[in-house]
This record gives sequence, C-alpha cells and structure tokens, in this order.
Amino acid sequence: MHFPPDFHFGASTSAYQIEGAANEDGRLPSIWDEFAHHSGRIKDGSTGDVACDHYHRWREDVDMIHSLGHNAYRFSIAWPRVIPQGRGALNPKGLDFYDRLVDRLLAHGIAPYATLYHWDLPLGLHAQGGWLHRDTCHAFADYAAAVAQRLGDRVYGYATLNEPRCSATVGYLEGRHAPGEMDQAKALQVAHHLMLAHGLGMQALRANTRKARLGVVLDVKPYHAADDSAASRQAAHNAYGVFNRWFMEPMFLGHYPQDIWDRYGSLVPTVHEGDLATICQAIDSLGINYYSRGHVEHSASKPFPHAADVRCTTSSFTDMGWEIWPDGLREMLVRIHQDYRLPDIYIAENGAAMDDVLENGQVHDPVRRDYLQSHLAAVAQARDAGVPVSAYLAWSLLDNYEWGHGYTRRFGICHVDYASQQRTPKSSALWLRDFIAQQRR
Ligand code: IFM
Repeated sequence: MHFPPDFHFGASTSAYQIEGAANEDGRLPSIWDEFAHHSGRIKDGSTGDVACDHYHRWREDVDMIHSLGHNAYRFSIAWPRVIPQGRGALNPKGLDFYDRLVDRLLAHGIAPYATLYHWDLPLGLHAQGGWLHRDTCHAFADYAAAVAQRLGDRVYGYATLNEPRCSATVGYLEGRHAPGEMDQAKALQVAHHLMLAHGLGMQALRANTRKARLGVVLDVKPYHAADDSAASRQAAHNAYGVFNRWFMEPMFLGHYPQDIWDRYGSLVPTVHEGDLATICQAIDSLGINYYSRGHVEHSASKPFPHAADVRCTTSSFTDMGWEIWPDGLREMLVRIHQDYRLPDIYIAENGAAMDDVLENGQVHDPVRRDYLQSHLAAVAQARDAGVPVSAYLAWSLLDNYEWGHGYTRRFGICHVDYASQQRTPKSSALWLRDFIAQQRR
C-alpha cells in the first residue's frame, strides 16, 4: 500500500455524539435532544447531554489527534449552537467555539473538515415543520452562509450534509432516529428537501469561500444478490437504487433515477420547477461513508425494493451486526467514479463497533485494526484503478453516543471512560499512527 505525501489521514466525529454541554453558552435543543429525552427509543435510555464532554475538552482532544499523527480531522458544527432557533439571531459563543477549534487544528497542521448538518436540526425549526417544510432549506442556506463568513477558507473542506439518506430513511421511515416517524411518503419528501438544502447550502458556501473544498457526505453501499435468481438480482439492483442512486443522481446528474421513481408511484415527493437544477451543484469533493455491503434476496412480503437481508454464514460481523466486507469500498469507489466522474472523493467515515475492554490502561482491538487495514488496502486498490481518492478518515476518533444505541456501541479508535472522561488510544489507533508514519517516510 502506498499513499502520496499530501494524502489526508485522520478521524471523524459529530457534534451531538461528542460535545455534550447541551445547555451551555446559548445552545438550544435539537430534534435529537428531544428524541433522546422523550422517545423511549434509545437502547440504554441515555442522551448526548454530556457525551464525551468534548465542548470542554477540545484542546486535549486536538492534542491527542496530533499525537496520533493525523493531518486531518472531520467534525460537525451544531446548528443549534450557532443559530439556536434555527433561523434569525446568531449566537456568537457558538461560533467562537468552532473558531477556536479550527485555529488549534491549523496550529497543529491538521486540516479541518467541517460538516454543517449531522442530524441535529434545531427544535424550533422542527416545530415549524422541519424538513417537511421547504423553508427549512432556506434557513439552512442562511446558516451555511453565517458559518462560512466566520470560518471561511480556514476550513479545508465543508460538507453541507452528513448522510441525507440516513436522516430521511431512519428518521422518517424506520422511526429509529429523530424525529421517529414511520411514513414512506414523508421520508421521500424529507429526502428531497435535504437535497434542496444541500443545493442552496452549496450556493451559500460558494459565495462566501474562495478555496475551501465544498461538497456533501453520503453513506454508500453495494448490494449483492444472495442467490442467482432473477428476482433476487432485481431486488439487489432496486435496493442499490433506493440507497445510492436516489441521492447521487439528483445531486450529480440533475434528475431522479426514473426506474426507482416509477416504482415509488404515488409516494414520490413534490418537486418544484428548478429544484433539480438547484440540487445539482458542481461539488469539489464527495465524502463517502462506508461500513458494509447489502446482501439480499427477493422478498415479496417486503415493501419496494422487496429486498430481505441474508446473513452470509462465512463472513465476520461487527458489534452492530454489520458484515465486514472491505472489497465493497473498492467496488463503490470505482463505480461512483465511473458513473459520475467527480473531481475528488474522500472516505469521510469507515470503522467498526467492537466490544472493547480497557485492561491495565490498554485496549487491544485487533479486529478493528484489521478492519482499518483491509479498508485502507481497498482505498489503495481504487486509487491504483484511477479513482481520485484524497483522504481516509476513520469513524470515529472517540467512542461516543451511537444514536439509538446510546453508549452501548464503541466505534472509537480511542476509548472513552464515560465516568472519568479519560481517553485511551486503542491498539488500532497506535497501529494507524505507525502506518501513517511509515507512509510519510
Ligand atoms: O455514528 C454514525 C455516524 O453518526 C454516521 N455514520 C454512521 C456512524 C455509525 O453508525
């Protein structure tokens, strides 16, 4: 494996999952505060009120990132910290926090990658319709402009949204994430509005930056048929369309995938004239989040895309129950490059939840180390095949609040003892540090 000297290696986090300080310095609640406190749907009943207390420990956290040899760090900005009601008055203390964070990263030679929306919609906006309402897209663009005016080109890469598929599907169809709805038509309308917010947000970022790299972060997955039947192959094709093409084609080609649109029938979203042109903005860089593949068979009893998961008996799985399938990362990189010819792609998230144990001040996590190594190899193979991949950011820097799973899943390359807030780099983090150093030689 060989990566060029300017390749970025680092790790990712998101605001609600690590910051804590939920009621400090003018921050108001987001849909996740409400959901975590009141839905009864968080596995351990926990909230992000304290999380990793990063809001108070950000200096030490940046120093730790530096000590691990990373030259990039991806974090998200909490909209309810910066514009607590979602629209209107800016909260200077909120922006100050990210301003200081960015400066410290830069002082350590770490490129800041900032995501503007990682699922924490201000509750005030949700009360007015939230993502079901077109106005929220314009509020997002105003927020994007405010952030870019303050942080400007000190941020290396801005992403408008993290995983709009997940916000829309898990939040509005499956009900496992905030705001906990279960309605396919609403999920598709929300997806459309998220993409519209991305387009308007891109315009706002473009108008307020000169050299920062602008784009979006999408979760991606290849789908493989579990058997050779035509029905299962069709289910895999359709599932790929629902998961990936539904978002990539509007954003990169300016239209919805017609085959999938037709299959949704009366559930399709309301699309205004000009929306798709707004959504399809030229981006500088696409972030992809890759964890696993889909392995499916046809199931007539399931709603479209009629695909049922099949557990592959020869595979290994993470603590999330996700199949470890590194070649899917190479496959997706090559396919996205062939289909859309984007100028740059980076891995914005990739990692594994494991049942880690802190023993004698150490965490030995060889399965996670192998996971990182095999996925880095997949990135190197994609680069060798001509795909322009510029960065690999592991998910996550820290064990953190894993949404509906609360604190029961550990994704960090650094262990967090939530009682003492002590951070301990796991053996995978030390392996990655040495791997990066070896690449730099
Ligand atoms: O923790 C999440 C993250 O917030 C978004 N991508 C997937 C991760 C693991 O589930």
